[in-house]
Amino acid sequence: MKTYLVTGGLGFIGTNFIKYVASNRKDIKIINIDSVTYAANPDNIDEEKTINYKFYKIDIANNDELSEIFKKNKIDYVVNFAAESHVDRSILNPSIFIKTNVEGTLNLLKLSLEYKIEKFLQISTDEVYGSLGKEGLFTEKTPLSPRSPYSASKASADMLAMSFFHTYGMPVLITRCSNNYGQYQFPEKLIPLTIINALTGKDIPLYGDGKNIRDWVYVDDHVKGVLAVLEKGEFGEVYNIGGRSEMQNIDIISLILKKLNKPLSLIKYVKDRAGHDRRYAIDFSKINKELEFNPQLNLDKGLDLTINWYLENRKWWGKIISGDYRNYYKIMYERGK
Ligand code: NAD
Ligand code: TDX
Repeated sequence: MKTYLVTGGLGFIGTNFIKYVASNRKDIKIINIDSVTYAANPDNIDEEKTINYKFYKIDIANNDELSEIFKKNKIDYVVNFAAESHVDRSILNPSIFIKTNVEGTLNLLKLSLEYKIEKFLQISTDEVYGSLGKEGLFTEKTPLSPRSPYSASKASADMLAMSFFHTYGMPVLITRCSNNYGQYQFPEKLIPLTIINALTGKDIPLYGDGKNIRDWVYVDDHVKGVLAVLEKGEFGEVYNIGGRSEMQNIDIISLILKKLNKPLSLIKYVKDRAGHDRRYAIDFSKINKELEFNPQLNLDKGLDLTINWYLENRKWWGKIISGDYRNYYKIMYERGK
């Protein structure tokens, strides 16, 4: 039985990863460490009911706390999801992004080296490649060109991880996925924000001309890609993961409103995000050919599942939008109103 140290497992993708592994890989033990920031939800995973699972509240940027976990447990694989993950927050306050995404990753790398872990998987993002024009796709060979404090911190973490492979021969793997959506996503991100605002009769803020393009992937497909890399990937390699679903923001918001039977008049054009990346589009032919990964859900089906989840889990997001999130929302969207 292998033990995975999963970081950030109370956030959106980490939660989905742990639930998938717990149901589909009975021979894996998971230790989840998460510092429980605003983006975490301790109710996501029921420790009592989840087999081979243990949770500890640990900040990866705190090396002393983190080293205790390595000291007390025999860890085989590390999967690093923990991060500050929202571009808009990185524009408001970049420092915490460096602390968690860069220093936290470095702490994990150093301890993983010391304790000779078998595999280290850094969960990265397509945003490290920067912004595309109308043509072309990001491949693993596209030079890194991050343009926000968030993506700069993620690119730094990628480079540190790869430096541990080259310098110390550490068994490092990196995945770079496009925009995820699905169950348990925090309401600050475009798709849950659109669904929740539509359900609560609030305007949907659309940045700039609304024609920025994102390449959407259903979170379960990302999770399957991560497992494929963890189980079959080659050390020192980067694997792009995508969902083959490019769409302009205006179109995806309109599609969600149509599915919810809500009026397009809810859409409000607002000031553009500073340094707003124009287009992301991912070429994932490497993982497709080498590791036989293929996304299972198209955007239409994935959105139906996501919308249903938010309709059936009003308590989950109701608690969030009535808490601290209100202050963030005011600063982001209601300043000057
Ligand atoms: P999220 O913000 O929903 O969750 C992040 C989790 O990390 C939270 O539970 C938070 O409490 C935890 N965390 C933050 N700082 C920590 C610290 N110092 N120590 C321990 N835990 C800490 O993010 P997400 O959307 O689930 O993203 C997970 C990972 O996937 C991130 O590394 C992100 O860069 C990457 N990613 C996300 C997307 C996407 O579309 N959401 C796409 C590609 C890659
Ligand atoms: O209110 C909004 N209005 C709007 O027009 C918000 C929150 C977003 N947008 C636009 C900005 C982007 O073009 O929608 C698009 C998607 O925005 P986000 O959901 O904030 O995602 P993005 O900035 O593309 O980054 C996401 O994908 C890559 C994740 O948040 C990252 O963690 C991941 O690495």
